[in-house]
Amino acid sequence: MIHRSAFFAVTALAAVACNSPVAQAPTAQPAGAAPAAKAAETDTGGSAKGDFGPPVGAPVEAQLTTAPEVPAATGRKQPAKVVVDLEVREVVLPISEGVQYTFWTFGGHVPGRFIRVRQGDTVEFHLKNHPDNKMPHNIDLHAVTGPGGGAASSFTAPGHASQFTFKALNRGLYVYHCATAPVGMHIANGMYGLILVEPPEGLPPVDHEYYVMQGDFYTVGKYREKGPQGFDMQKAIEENATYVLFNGSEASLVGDNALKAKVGETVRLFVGNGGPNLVSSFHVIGEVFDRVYTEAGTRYQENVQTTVIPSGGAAIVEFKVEVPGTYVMVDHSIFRAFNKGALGMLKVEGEARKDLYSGKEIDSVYLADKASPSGVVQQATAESAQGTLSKSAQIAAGQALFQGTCSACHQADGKGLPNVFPPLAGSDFLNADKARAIGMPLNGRTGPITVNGQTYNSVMPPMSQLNDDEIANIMTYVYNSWGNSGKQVSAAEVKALRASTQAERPQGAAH
Ligand code: HEC
Ligand SMILES: [Cu+2]
Repeated sequence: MIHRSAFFAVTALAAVACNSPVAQAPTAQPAGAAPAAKAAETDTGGSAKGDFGPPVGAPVEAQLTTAPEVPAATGRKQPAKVVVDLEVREVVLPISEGVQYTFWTFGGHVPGRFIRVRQGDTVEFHLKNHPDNKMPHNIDLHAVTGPGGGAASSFTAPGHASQFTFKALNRGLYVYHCATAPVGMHIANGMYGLILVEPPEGLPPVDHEYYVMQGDFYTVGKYREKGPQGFDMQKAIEENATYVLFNGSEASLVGDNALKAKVGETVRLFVGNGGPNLVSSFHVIGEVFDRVYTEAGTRYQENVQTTVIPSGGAAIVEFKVEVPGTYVMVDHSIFRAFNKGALGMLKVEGEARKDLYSGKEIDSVYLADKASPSGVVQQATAESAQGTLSKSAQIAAGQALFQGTCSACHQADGKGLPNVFPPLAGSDFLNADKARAIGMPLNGRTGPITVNGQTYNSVMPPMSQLNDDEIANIMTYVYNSWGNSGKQVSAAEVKALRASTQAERPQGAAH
């Protein structure tokens, strides 16, 4: 700001002195452009100025990282030849608890390995396609200046390798992705990642840098339907995502996998969006972004709440964490966060700052079952897959799910709220008829209902987001808590009831 007003003062004087339109030419620069005197040092944007000549010194091997890790700064002051080795692997990984998906990956995980180079570097790119793979693949890096971004030069059959070289002319954070037909399918299966081209002077130092990349996924089965799930081309064409995820799995950035920082530290997120279809409204609940390099370009915006990240685009987000606690990263197209998995966490440790925030922890409001002690839902899922699901595992998983789903109304102690929400604790309605009780979360209910002699007249919406396993575990927990009858509910019972009560379900509730 100081620079710019000084600059305008100088040009104004010059204009007066010469009284010539030529002298005013500098004011035609775009807003925010560097002062003319400093342009040579600071204005590194633009490909013409990004070619700093031939590489200097011995070739450097790029250190690639798996998300959420980011490679260290290059620390170099001169252009180098950088060798990047990236191997495509087709791998089966959990996309959600107990749900397996065949991902196509750049380096074994989604998103692909993070690549970090410096503007002016010459990148020698080696793409390998693992012999066990079934598909041909290639790579299109948005940082490449040249037709196809490398795609035409890198088509690689299984068991083969290819090589091409490009000069990183433009600074910025760029998406790379596979561009082999059918392109949408390769991207939908996870074939994308980020390459950072540092400005020549490097990025300002921060305490933590993390790599987060969103993607949308399309499975034949419903959200969280267990077992191996295939890719659903029709859903992909209709842009009807089953999952919207950060870093390729619902578990990537929650619980023990949460990002970490300490009070007073600065955090930089390299956020990408692989798509294939959806635009992200990236937001961190409880934080304001001090700086956002919008669309990962050269200029930054300040004090941003939510930033748009296009499919095939990126943003660099920076903020300082002042208050300890859990910060939830979401796509603020909010059904994606709570019903499709687009949710991650940043855990900040340190002394409370009551002067800045007096409130309590976020857990039950925003985190739902993800706030539970890790492992209980996993345990039930694993036992269920082996056909050895125990009542105790069902109860533990059901409790976690109940806290995130039912406790908002029926309360954590199951006692409900007088005249508004009926109790589940010691409920005669619940204990008298198991099928009728299971039908409550399955189909919802409106109109008068009498529980323990008290009449309520309200609405319970169908819990359409819950699958058969989840309802079975919740109901088993409810039946085995607060003096209730101790019944057990199986997923098969829920499934049968779901089929036989289809006509009772309100229109618009899931099937
Ligand atoms: C948005 C608030 C809300 C949520 C969330 C909710 N319920 Fe209800 N529930 C109600 C209301 C209101 C009624 C009474 C409906 C009526 O008046 O017809 C009710 C009734 C019931 C009943 C029958 C009455 C009784 O007390 O035994 C059961 C069983 C039940 N709910 C279970 C659940 C379960 C299990 C969940 C979580 C999966 C859940 N509810 C989530 C509001 C809710
Ligand atoms: Cu591919």
